[in-house]
Amino acid sequence: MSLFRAAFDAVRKGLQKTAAAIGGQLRSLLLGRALSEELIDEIETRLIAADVGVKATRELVDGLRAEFRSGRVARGEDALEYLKQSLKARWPADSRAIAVAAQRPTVVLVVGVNGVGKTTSVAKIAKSLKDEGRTVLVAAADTFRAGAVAQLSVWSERLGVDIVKGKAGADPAAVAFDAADAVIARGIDVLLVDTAGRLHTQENLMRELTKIRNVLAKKIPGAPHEVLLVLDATSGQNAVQQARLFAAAAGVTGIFLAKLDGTARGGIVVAIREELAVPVKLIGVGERPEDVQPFDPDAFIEAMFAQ
Ligand SMILES: Nc1nc2c(ncn2[C@@H]2O[C@H](COP(=O)(O)OP(=O)(O)OP(=O)(O)O)[C@@H](O)[C@H]2O)c(=O)[nH]1
Ligand SMILES: [Mg+2]
Repeated sequence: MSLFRAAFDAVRKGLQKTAAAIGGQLRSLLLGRALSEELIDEIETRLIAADVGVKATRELVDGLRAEFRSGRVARGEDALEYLKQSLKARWPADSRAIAVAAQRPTVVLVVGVNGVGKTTSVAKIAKSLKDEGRTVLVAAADTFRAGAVAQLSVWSERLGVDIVKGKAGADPAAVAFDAADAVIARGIDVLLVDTAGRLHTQENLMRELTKIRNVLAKKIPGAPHEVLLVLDATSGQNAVQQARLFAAAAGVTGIFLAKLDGTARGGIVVAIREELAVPVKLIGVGERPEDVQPFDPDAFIEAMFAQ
């Protein structure tokens, strides 16, 4: 499993529910039928229901309607193919890989609201990097929730990666400070900082995040090199709204879209693409540490339409 190349089977498996809701529905609607204005209206309804978002849906459907009226797309099969290709074309070939600093160490700060999957995602990234031969240290900077430090400690033991933790209630910026010292002293490649869940409206907690960032920046040039916002795909359009507010407040550079395996709302990735400037970089497709994939638009859309 690599953070830089998607494994199609894993993406497909993780997107089964979404595929049933989008690909499956559209196939049963379109296959073997002649395209019509009514069918195009129906496609629009289905795409919106599948969390693709109003704006992207309208663009897709307008494009399809133009193709239909000009006679270039006449069969249901062709409409399906048109939708797939237009969806894929929405992501230009920009880099979605997580940042790896030219000089060691790279610092990745993981943020987001409560329960979205931050700690699990830290474990997943740690495992992938370790499997690729990099050394990793995780910092348990969630000193707020009882059990959070223990949760990350279990992962660090299981995965065999170093950990720096503070006592419950300790200043998370102090944990980040100690962790930065440790990666420098030990010559570790990547520092992953897990943080407590917070809402963008909780000013004191957002200030705490700024303090963590500042501490990291002082210790390590360019840090944090990546600020990953973890979103819970099962929350659909709410996740988009959350991301819009959070991204501005926390200097987010990428999105880790977690829990895709548990939802039919994978179309949300299209809405995120339309509505946010921040790219989805990684996707979570299960609860195990190996259940992470880089976001690859072609693989994702193929999986969304897979049978
Ligand atoms: N199915 C599925 N479950 C996931 C995924 N990622 C995380 N989870 C589950 O979501 C739950 C919450 O995960 P955590 O990693 O503890 O979430 P968190 O954001 O760190 O939570 P707080 O620290 O309390 O804010 C756990 O039960 C995870 O196993 C995923 O990709 N798929
Ligand atoms: Mg956590």
